[in-house]
Amino acid sequence: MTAPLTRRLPALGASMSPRAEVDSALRADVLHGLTMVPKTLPPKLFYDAAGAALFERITELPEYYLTRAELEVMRAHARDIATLAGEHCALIEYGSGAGIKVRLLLDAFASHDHPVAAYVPIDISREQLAEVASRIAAEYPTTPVHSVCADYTAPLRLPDLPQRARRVAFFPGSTIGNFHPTEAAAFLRRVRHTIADDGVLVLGVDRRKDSSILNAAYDDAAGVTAEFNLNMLRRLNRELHADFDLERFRHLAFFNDTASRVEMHLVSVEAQVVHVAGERVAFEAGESIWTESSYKYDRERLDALVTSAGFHITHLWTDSAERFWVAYLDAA
Ligand code: AVI
Repeated sequence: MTAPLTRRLPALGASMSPRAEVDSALRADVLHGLTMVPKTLPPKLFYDAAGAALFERITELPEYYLTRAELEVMRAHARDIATLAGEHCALIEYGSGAGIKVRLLLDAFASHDHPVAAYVPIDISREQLAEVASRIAAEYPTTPVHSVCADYTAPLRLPDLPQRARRVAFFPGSTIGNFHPTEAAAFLRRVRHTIADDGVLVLGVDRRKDSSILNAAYDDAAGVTAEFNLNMLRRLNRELHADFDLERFRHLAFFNDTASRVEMHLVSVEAQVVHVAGERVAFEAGESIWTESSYKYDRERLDALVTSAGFHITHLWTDSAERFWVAYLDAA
């Protein structure tokens, strides 16, 4: 009989090389998730280089309205945000991504003759962070850029910011939806602590809507989201010497109305055994690996979330089709 997976994992030690530490952490995360009931894999595993490129393609799909809707709101209200936030602000972006939305804000502050006193992009991907930071520094030469390479889901320390600058946190993309509501509240409480009493949070949130729109957004006709989901297995084959046969798993995405979330799964099409990092993982036919949740908010749920984290909605803007919100939150 196979020994419990957790007992066989090597402990992380100070003597290990950084590369070995990354692999051990990945191995531990993956094997932990695959021994749970139901089996799970953490959504952060989507974003290797191929996954990040597939996500960029998702944002351009006709069915995936989120990015276009948020951009529409940001284009319409970036100047309002700059006016409300006022002069001498430090703009802190959680998950700096491609940096398109933040440019709208930086331009809006500059057009009011009060460019931000500092821009602080936070991202776990060192390469992406370095690229965004150098591009923004070149395009906005008077704006000091202080990048922070960190996992923003864990507590983090910010660099010293200009004195008395008002902290404006920016968390776009409805990434808040990828947290379980309890974790989302804990994360927002940390943001609240970071920005202090006079701080502001600009938050992108996908709205709860008809399930047919949501199901299509996460299961597009061209199959790009399916490829994005399956790419996680390809990554495990490469990085953990796994032997997932991608033909024997299928993408499944559906809106769970009771929990108000879109769930993404990888379903085993038949009974099979897969090897991952030297361990056997057995699947029954139809058994799934739960890879992502994307929570959708109505006003009541959003109010409950932000209030529990010590925020207050002062402005709530939506797009013309009323699919997405950008919320301007004061620290209550
Ligand atoms: C990054 N995140 C907000 C996306 C979402 O909509 O939950 C990830 C995604 N998953 C499938 N399509 C897009």
